[in-house]
Amino acid sequence: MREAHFIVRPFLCWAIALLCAGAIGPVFGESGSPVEVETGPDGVQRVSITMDSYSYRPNHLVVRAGQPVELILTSVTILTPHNFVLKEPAAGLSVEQDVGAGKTATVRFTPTVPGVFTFYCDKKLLFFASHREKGMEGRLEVR
Ligand SMILES: [Cu+2]
Repeated sequence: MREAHFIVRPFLCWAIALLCAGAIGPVFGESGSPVEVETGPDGVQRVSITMDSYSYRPNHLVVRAGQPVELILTSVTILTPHNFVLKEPAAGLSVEQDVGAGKTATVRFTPTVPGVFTFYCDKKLLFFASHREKGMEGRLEVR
């Protein structure tokens, strides 16, 4: 019976570790599948993004250069404020938008330079790690 224990226990540990990794992964901003943002009848590439602690969903957007992009940022947190920072001066991008807990904010910009740019949340509480360091970032892919 003792031997069976040695076989079952490591297996259980792995099973639990895998389950935890699956549950924690998205929270830490693991890159999701690229989402090709659709262009509305008004010519605006519009997409809704859910902000949580500490993630953006979706967190990989694909847009076209030269067409306006509108991001509808909705925070689903109860207390924690978040923001959306996309600063790429070389590509002419400078977006910074605070989104209070449970609030929605909209930003609009027109990317002109193709490339893959990183957006993130730079909020942080006191001496704790910033939200970005906790995985709250994503990619804007301009084609
Ligand atoms: Cu944040």
